[in-house]
Amino acid sequence: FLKGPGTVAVVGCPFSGGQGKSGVDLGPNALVERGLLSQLSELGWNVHYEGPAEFDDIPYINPNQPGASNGREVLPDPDIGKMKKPRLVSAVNQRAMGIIRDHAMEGRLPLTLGGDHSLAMATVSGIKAKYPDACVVWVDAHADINTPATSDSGNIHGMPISFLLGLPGTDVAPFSDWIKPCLKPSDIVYIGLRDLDVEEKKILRDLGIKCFTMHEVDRLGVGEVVKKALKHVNPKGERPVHLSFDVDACDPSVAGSTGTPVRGGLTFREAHYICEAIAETGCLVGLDIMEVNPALGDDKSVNETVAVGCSLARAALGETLL
Ligand code: 4U7
Ligand code: MN
Ligand code: MN
Ligand code: MN
Repeated sequence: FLKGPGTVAVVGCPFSGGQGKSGVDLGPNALVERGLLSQLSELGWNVHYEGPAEFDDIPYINPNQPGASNGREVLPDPDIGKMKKPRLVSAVNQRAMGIIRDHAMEGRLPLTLGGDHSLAMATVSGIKAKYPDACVVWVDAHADINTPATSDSGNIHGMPISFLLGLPGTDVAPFSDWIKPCLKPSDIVYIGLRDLDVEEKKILRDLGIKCFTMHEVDRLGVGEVVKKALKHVNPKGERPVHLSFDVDACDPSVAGSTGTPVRGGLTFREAHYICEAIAETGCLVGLDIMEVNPALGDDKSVNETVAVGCSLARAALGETLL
């Protein structure tokens, strides 16, 4: 597969409908305006960027988007079970998946800028279409493995993994029209977990999914954690790796401008180390930087969170490689 630096396709996904707070749809532009594209060029990447993905014509209202319904057709999007805005989330992800899959098919490395983490339905599905053997490293305070039945919040950004695994209750329209269960429990490893719902813990246990929580980061150190995590999903170093990084994995003192901050997270260096170690494998084929919300927190917090989003992407794309 890819031996970088080759071409990185930056896919901005200005979308907030997988959760309840407005502003996470501003994440992609904030990262691009901070200079992410030129930073990646300076690393030697050929940077492909066509502007943010266009979701405004999708005929369900994203209530977080001011003026979203101006002058266009609007269809109702009532809850399905507990799921909030299911048709909107599904349609946005279906479109994003096509864009990401096509970039991967052309040999580009898709770097998806969120937007909320429901978008991982699209990123992982798109990467798996090109690389059926890909494994996933999921760096997050949360496991995002609620099913529509187990979720308390109904926010779909807490559910993408359950759809990718095809857990009971996820075979439901409109998602089932396009999402194929493409992950096995042994294809994924988590790093940074510290806020799990009771039902999520049960799912993780029952499926035997490998998790390195903040407890393990404290006990073993991040170096050992990443080594063990990669050994679990990619023992021979022969599998393509997709890294899905939710900035709320970082401590709120490092990346506070995010919708679901949780104390006790990764330090600045721990977060970057994870990305650097994955860059070192030479196996990275897809990257997500998710849940940057420039509308939350004071100016200092917004500035630091956007800067960290950029520097995590650079680290994963080989900034520290000689
Ligand atoms: B994120 C939560 F209940 N588990 O389902 C839920 F704690 O993409 C949080 O990781 C989900 O930010 C967080 O709503 C989703 C909650
Ligand atoms: Mn997440
Ligand atoms: Mn999270
Ligand atoms: Mn979050």
